[in-house]
This record gives sequence, structure tokens and C-alpha cells, in this order.
Amino acid sequence: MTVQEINFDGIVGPSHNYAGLSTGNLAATRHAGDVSYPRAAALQGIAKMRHNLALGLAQGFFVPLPRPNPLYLRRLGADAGAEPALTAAAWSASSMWTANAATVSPSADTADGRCHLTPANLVTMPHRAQEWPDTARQLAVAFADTAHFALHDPVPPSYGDEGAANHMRLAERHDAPGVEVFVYGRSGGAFPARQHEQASRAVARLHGLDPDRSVFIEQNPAAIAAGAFHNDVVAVANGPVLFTHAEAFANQEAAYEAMRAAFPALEIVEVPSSAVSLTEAIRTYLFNAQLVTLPAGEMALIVPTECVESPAVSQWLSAMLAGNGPIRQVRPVDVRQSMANGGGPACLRLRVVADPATIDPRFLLESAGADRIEAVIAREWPEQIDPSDIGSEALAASVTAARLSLLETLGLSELG
Ligand code: SUG
Repeated sequence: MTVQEINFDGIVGPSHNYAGLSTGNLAATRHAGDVSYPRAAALQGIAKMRHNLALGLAQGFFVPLPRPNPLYLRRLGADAGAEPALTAAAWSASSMWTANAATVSPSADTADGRCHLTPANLVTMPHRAQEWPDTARQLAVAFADTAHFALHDPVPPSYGDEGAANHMRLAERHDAPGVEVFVYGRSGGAFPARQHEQASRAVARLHGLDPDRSVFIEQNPAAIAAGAFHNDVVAVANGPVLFTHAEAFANQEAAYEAMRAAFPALEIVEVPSSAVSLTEAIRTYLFNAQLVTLPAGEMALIVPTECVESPAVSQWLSAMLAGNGPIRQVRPVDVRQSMANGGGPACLRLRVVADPATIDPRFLLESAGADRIEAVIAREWPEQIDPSDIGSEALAASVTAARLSLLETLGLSELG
């Protein structure tokens, strides 16, 4: 049995577009109404997965959810297409950001020794709140082995839950018992706080986590106001390392103390505001990096290319590499199409610590599988979508067919 971390990336759906649906997500707001390039977006995602495979990391994927979602519009009485905002929501390819698909607690942390998953209800944003039923359906296929996995229902509304984007795990090794850190926001600020404290606490209880090894921390309201709509925009953890901006948490020192009390081996790599301001960190998505342990044991930070183009961020990264810290490599990847909607490398993946042999192999990626997926994308994903195309019947038919063709290629037509 080889329990390891597997990153499940969301394949970018063929209806990928910029509709400005997420208040508080500054990139998405800035790019509202831009022409989108779904084929390029999906190919960037596959290239990222290939990059990580080449590093020797285990890689999985989830398929896009059915969009446009006819059920959503029907239930709102809006299937005639007269409500542009609702039509845009029904077309959103937002399930690509699988860090928001679910919260995952590895078997080493749970009372019954199984890996527990709770799909995120995503209730705060209407276009995302429609995701969970189809996400749950997909998780049930991928993690059908009930001897090793326990799937929960989402936390009921109105307790907003945005999944792994507000959850970090500290552990000596991926397969060792860990400490799970839940980060929530308090409402009342300029932008919505998407993760409710009660949702985080419910997930910890449902997963059977040891209360002494669970930590609950409040996000800095100033970070939410500056555009950190999820904690993974300002902090990420891997193994014993927490990589964080100095202004990520409401009370930074108390947050470190709480984590250290539960996990004494904690190693903190903090980026001070004097080196990279909160604004620049959020603009470049420095912390929305994948912090991974390579097979040889060294840690690498997989950052968006925007980071190396920023003088402040690249200077800080060079100084970090020249020092003696735990992160030994920095590897840029181009996910610009997703970045323009506020989704960096870490948003695009859900981490699952498990034995790959217990997972439905149709969701695991090798390079031959990447070739097959790429061929479908190159053939069937629209090259571009203009905002005025959203709602078009012809485009709806072609993106629906494109997705079904991908499912067929992957032997996953049951998710159609
Ligand atoms: O929920 N953007 C997503 C980005 C999610 C990023 N995920 C993490 N940080 N883990 C969101 O705001 C924009 C869609 C649009 O406006 O068309 C969007 O949904």
C-alpha cells in the first residue's frame, strides 16, 4: 500500500468564459466581459498536469460538469434565456477550480481510518452553488471503494463551505497523522466571507478528526477586503511547512501559536508585507502555488508565471532560494486563462492523500491519457467565446457535445 498525495486537477470546461460573477474576486471582476479562449485554457491545464507528472508527482483529474446547466435555468423559470445573469451562471465552467470541490481528510487523521470527503456547498456565489450535486456524483464514482473512502453530504446552508481552499494540513509526511487547519471568514466586510466557521467545524466533526489535532483560524478581514476571497490566495501548507503572507490571518501570531501547539514541528515561511504587499501577493497569486514534495524529498513551489514577472515577488523568491529554507525549487506554470478568473495553480487542484490503487483508475492521469484528453480538447473545445455568444443555442449544443465526447474518450459516459 503506497499512500501518497495525488493532485486532482479540474479539466477546464468548453464553456470557460469571463462573466464577472464573483464579487470580491478582483481578477474575475477586472476581466468581466473579456473574450475567453476555452481551448487554450484547457490546454494550459493539461500542460500543468504534464509538468507535475514529469516531476514524478501522482496526478488525477475531474471532468467538467454539464454546462450550460439546463436544470438550473429550468428551476429558476429562466430557461427562455431572458435573464442574462442567470444564463451566465448556468454556463460557468467554475468547476475547474477543484480546490473548491470538497474538503478531504486523509485516513491517517480520521477516527475510522478512512479518507473522508465532504463536497463544498459553495452557497455564497449563485453560479458555484449549482456545482455540488454533480461534484458529489463524480466523487462517488472516483472514490467508490467504501473500505477506503467515506463521502458525506455537503454542509447544509446557510453555512458557506468552499472546501479545500480554506483547509490546510500539517504533517511530518503525507501518510503520517496530521493536524488539519480550517480557516474561516467573518461577514460584515466589503466583500463576502465565503467560508463560515460553523461549516469548518461541521466538516471536522463529520470527518471524525481529533479535536486536539484540528485548528480553527480566522482569516484576516483586511485580506478578504484586498481580494483574498479564499485563504489559499494568501497561504498554503505542505508537510510541516506553512508558506504564508504576514497578513493572512486575523491575528497572525495567535494563528502561528495555535498551529504550533497542535503541531510542534511547524516550519513557517512568512513573506513580510515590506517585501511583497498584500495587493501584489493577490495580484500575482504567489500563495496560490502548489507546494509539493518531490520524490527525492525536496519541496518545490509551482507558481503562476505572473510571479516571475513581478519584480517584488521574483526578488523575494530569489532571496528565498539563496537562503536555507525548506522550499528548494520554484517552477512557473502558465495558467493565464484561469488566472484571469481568479484561479491559480492551487485553485485548479484538489489534494487527496490515498493509495492510488483504491481509486477508480479512470480518474488517474498518465502521459498517454493526457494525449487522449488533449486530442479531444484540440478538436472540440471552442477556440474562443465572445460574451455575446453566451446563451447561444448553437454554442450550447457544441459545448455539450464536446464534453460528452471527452467522457466517451475516458470511458466515463455514466457521468453524462
Ligand atoms: O470562485 N472564479 C472562481 C475562482 C476560484 C478560485 N479558487 C480558489 N481560490 N481555490 C471563484 O470566484 C469567476 C467566474 C466568472 O466570473 O465568470 C469564478 O467563479
